[in-house]
Amino acid sequence: MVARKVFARPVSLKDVATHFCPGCQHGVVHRLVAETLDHFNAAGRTIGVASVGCSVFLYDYFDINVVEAPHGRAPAVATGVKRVHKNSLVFTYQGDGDLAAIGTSEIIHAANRGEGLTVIFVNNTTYGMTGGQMAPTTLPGQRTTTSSAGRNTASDGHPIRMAELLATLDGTAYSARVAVDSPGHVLEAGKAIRRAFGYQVEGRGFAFVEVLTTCPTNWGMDPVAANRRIAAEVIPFFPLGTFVDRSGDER
Ligand SMILES: Cc1ncc(C[n+]2csc(CCOP(=O)(O)OP(=O)(O)O)c2C)c(N)n1
Ligand code: SF4
Repeated sequence: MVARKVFARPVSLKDVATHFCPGCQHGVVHRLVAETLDHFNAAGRTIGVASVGCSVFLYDYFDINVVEAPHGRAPAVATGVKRVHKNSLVFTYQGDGDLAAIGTSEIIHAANRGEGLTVIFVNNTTYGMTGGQMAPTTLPGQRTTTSSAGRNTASDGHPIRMAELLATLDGTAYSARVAVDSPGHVLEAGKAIRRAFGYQVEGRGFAFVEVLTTCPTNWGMDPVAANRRIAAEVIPFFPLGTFVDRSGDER
């Protein structure tokens, strides 16, 4: 019998170890993005735009060109990159601190303008890299280093559902929320990410995928407990689904 290789590292990922904590799901999302770039055979013509947070080292892990645009400015920088390099695939990869706090303005206006970008939004309900502060996505009652008694919506406001918010804008062609806490959800997440990049390949406009992920380190949980929290607490507040899809066809 001839052996057949059925699983390999995507060519869009470098053969290096990542710095992510045990149980962190940034690595899973990286892999799904890389598999998508492989699918489109696009590593050589892709320009990623990294942000701040634990995903800042994107340029060390992906075998593609990467621009670093800290502090929420990734959609603005990506706009310029895409307008100049029209035939490139351009994506941003942003955490919830980056995209939904300091970068709220940039993401809303890039979506509203209908820029031909793909945005991967990694929502782990906290500021991971800087020590677990409260983010706009922190759940009501969630304890963080800056909400030690739990998020109080009366004084701290309510978590922002970015996928739904962006879906209200006419410029957004595709907006979905996925998770990677189970094999089934990983498959669905991969499909959504491929669809979002497919929109860009076909020139259909702005596409956004929010991925619910763990931060075991700052949640104070082991990886298994953190993964279970996604289904038990995070998905009930941030429902999975597609909130807008203006493709006009069934796929
Ligand atoms: C102006 C400014 N404010 C804050 C920071 C610190 N900072 C770096 S990363 C980060 C939070 C990143 O959190 P998130 O975007 O949720 O990504 P994660 O690390 O959770 O993946 C912050 C606040 C900074 N570097 N500069
Ligand atoms: S701090 Fe959180 S988001 Fe950052 S690498 Fe560790 S688990 Fe992942």
